[in-house]
Amino acid sequence: MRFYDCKTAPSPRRARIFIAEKGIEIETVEVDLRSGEHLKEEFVALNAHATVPVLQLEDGTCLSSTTAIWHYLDAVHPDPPLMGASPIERGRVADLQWHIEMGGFMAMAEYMRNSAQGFKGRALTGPVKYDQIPALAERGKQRIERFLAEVDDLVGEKPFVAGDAFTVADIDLLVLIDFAAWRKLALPADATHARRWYDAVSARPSAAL
Ligand SMILES: N[C@@H](CCC(=O)N[C@@H](CS)C(=O)NCC(=O)O)C(=O)O
Repeated sequence: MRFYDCKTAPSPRRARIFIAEKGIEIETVEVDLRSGEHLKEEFVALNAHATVPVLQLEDGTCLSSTTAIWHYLDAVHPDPPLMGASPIERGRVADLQWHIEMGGFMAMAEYMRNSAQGFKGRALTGPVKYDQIPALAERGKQRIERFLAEVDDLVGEKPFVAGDAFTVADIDLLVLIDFAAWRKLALPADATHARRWYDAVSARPSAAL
């Protein structure tokens, strides 16, 4: 197996934390997004969507989305269960993760890719060039601010987002909060549950990756 990574991008970090929490050793290849390595023929031959992360399996199959990588690795290495331990937990974790991905990551992407200078002409990932739309940046910023304001209720008194166990919902929320902080968007000062949760998950060795 081979893992195509990029240390500076949020999506591969979602896979890296998962791999570390599972205790799996995988050969890793760093892809330099800044120099456009992911748009070169060699990489596009592996992943036509031109994004990282990618997990290349022994038979050559390439999984090109974080959730697909999680599903595959979870099936092969069930312990510890990061996607829910029972059928009902699996459903609940998937629900939470989807909302964090849609409400958090998609909002951040909408904001950032439509405003940052470096994404001019690359407002969407992939081989097709799309122009930035400033109104989408404005809407994305509003969405992410609202999302961050709701994290305190999402976490509540629970140790982890889905309950008593660390899951992919925690991975996504952690990566999202760090990604937002990079654009100076933070959890509200009075979000005490969210801040307690954030300090605990950030202290896990996997979060340093
Ligand atoms: N749905 C994909 C999204 C992957 C993605 O958007 N990756 C970004 C880095 S965070 C990327 O490869 N960007 C390439 C680009 O900006 O052209 C996943 O969940 O892994």
